[in-house]
Amino acid sequence: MFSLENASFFLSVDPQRNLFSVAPRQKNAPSLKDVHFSVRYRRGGTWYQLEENLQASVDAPSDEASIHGELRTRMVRFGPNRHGLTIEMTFALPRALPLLFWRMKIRHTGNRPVSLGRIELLRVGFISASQARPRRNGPGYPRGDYVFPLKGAVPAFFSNGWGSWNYTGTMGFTEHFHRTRFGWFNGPMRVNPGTPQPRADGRFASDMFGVLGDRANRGGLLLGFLSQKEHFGSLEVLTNPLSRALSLWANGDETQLEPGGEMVTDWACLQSVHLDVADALGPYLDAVARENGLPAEVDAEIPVGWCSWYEYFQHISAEVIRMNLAQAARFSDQVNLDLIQVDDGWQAQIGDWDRFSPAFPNGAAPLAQQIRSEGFKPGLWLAPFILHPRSRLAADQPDWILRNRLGLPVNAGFVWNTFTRALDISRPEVLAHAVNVVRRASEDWGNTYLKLDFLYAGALGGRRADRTRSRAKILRNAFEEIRKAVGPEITLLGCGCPLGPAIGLFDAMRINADVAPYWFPRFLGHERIFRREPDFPSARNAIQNALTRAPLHRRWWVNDPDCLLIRPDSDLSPAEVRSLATVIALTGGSVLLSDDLTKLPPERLKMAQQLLPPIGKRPEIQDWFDSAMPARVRIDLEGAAGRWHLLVRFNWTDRPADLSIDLQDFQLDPSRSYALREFWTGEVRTVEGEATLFTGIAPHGCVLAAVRPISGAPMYVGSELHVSQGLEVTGWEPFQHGVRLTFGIAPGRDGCIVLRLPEKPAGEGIEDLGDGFYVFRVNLRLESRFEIRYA
Ligand code: 9PG
Repeated sequence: MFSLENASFFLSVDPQRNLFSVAPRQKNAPSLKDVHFSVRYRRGGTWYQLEENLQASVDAPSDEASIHGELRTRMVRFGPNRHGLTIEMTFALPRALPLLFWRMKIRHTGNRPVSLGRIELLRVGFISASQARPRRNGPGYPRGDYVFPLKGAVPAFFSNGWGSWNYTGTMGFTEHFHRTRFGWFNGPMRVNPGTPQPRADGRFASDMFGVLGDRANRGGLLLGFLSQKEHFGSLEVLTNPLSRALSLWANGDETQLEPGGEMVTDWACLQSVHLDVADALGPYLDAVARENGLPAEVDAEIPVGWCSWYEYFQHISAEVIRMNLAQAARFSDQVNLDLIQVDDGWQAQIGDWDRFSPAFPNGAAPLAQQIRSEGFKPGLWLAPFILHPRSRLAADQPDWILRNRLGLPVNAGFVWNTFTRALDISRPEVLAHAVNVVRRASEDWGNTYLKLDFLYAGALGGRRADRTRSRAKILRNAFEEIRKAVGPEITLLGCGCPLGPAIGLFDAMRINADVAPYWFPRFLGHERIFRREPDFPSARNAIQNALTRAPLHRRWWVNDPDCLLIRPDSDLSPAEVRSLATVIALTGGSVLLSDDLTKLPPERLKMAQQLLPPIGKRPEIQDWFDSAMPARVRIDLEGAAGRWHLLVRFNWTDRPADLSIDLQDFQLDPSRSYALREFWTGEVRTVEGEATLFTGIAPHGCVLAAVRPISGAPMYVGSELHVSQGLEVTGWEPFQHGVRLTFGIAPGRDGCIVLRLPEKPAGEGIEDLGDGFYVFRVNLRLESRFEIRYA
């Protein structure tokens, strides 16, 4: 027995019993007792489990410097077993972080190659799918357990989807996992083949990381991996209080390990979680960023622009793009877009990226050139790893297509009304082809922003030419080659992309399902059976992950929350459009329009204007662990006009509801009074006491309030100029009988601003709301500096 500890964890390892236990110091976080680790492997035609009763030897502890600061590490060697396999488990506790790391190395000194299945780094309890059969009557088979230390635990699990589009959110122990009902159809696009899709209530799975927590006592434990360079990592958990189990594993993907070879996993990681701390997952997410070579904060520019997909889908033409480009140029003094991104539809066929659709007779280069000459950044969509079965490439290079054991092409998902195919990018010549497709789009055609889509197709299950590398490793390598080929200056947006292997290589990442001009998912006009699909295109599903994955923003990349649809003739109600705009604005990522720009009426265009420039900051999603769809967001802002908070509450029910902004809920001091301005209605209030109620909020609507503590001094209360209700102010100089105000970032707009003043201001056209609140109309096209004087 030995132990390692830091301020957050006490780890004890029992080499003789091949077990370890973990006790978080945090009083309400679950502890792990008698944790098993194991490797499934195939030798010849038989599967084995490398697990029990291995001879152990322990190295001396050592202190090492690392990118995570000083680590106290200790290695234990188990084996070799009868087939010559040895496991080396290295435990590492960072001295100054609330984290615990460990990883496994497998050395093969036997005489026949083996194929690796699940490499289980942690298991407590019995999960049948982990194939670790407990021999009921075996010699005291220790099952292990996880334990919530406090009484009355209400377990829940935060699950992260595999790729960009896939459902992420928290589910309570009486609920069931949010899985697709159409897996046979579109499973490849949605599900990591290594991650189970449980059906039973209280049984959940996750990719890369997940959080097991106690909603009642507010503690939790994050389990995950620091990177996905070696393998895709998966989790499964049983949260039923009567049958608890937990498993974290690296997917070996049946990669071959030759005699004399070795294989190492990415670092597994534990973090104890305070559910009520604003940035609960910060320590883990930051460690992942460091592990993938990223700085503490990704300070890339936030993309702002227009994308062709959600208005035209594949029916685009050079003409349609030019028309929207011209319109964007026309209103650029009011709505300042930067990027014009051509989506799916320019190419002759999915897979044939060197030939063009007849609607693009001159190809992509002249269009990019024209976009640039109008002062915009040209962007192009590509899906370099997926193929239409009728593409020329599929016919010309049948060997490049990923196949299964029977030699049949692997289904890459039902898209574009067909069952698609994937490239086997483990073959150097195939990868070189895919990389060249991307390189050509930037270097030869002049696009500086590339939306690389359907990237999961590079990591499907199948029999690859190279059987020594896992799916994650092959995908990571492909991303590295793409980045090398385009250079550091090109903005790469990942889409349909398994998240882990992309970290550190993409500038921006789609983190949600496609948006749509309707709320619930539908397909061919039907809503009923698709309504509960967790990641089919719909405004609801897009909003879901935009909120639950907000903590990734500026840590792993710039989040792309998909497009803002503001056309008046959609099936989204005005309240739903406002919620979509609120989510996109408050989660800080890309702001992309995707309507026919020539048809947007002024009042809708104004919404786009109000979102620009983007706030860009990462918000707090306050109830991320408490509701499947978070409904409470806070962001703290600071500018020339002081510091303030934006507070949001959503009504995700299907009926009108009353919503209260409760100061305590938002961790604000209820003994102070605050000035509040609701953005979408312009309503102004003084909030005294604990809460303030907004009645009759429409279904799927929201309240977006700017809140500032009241002092006697003159104060900026908010405006309709910018969604932040304050960042538009770049100068604020109170003097004895008034205040001088400068607006910086909002040229070309006009509208109301609200101030709270100690005395009545002099001048025309000022509306007195009482209680010291005054509304002024400003027109920034005419002037941007104002002096307000008291009588
Ligand atoms: C272009 C589009 C857009 C969009 C991407 C991606 O069949 N499906 O389930 C399905 C899911 C997503 C999808 C298309 C089809 O959209 O997210 O922004 O670029 O491809 O084809």
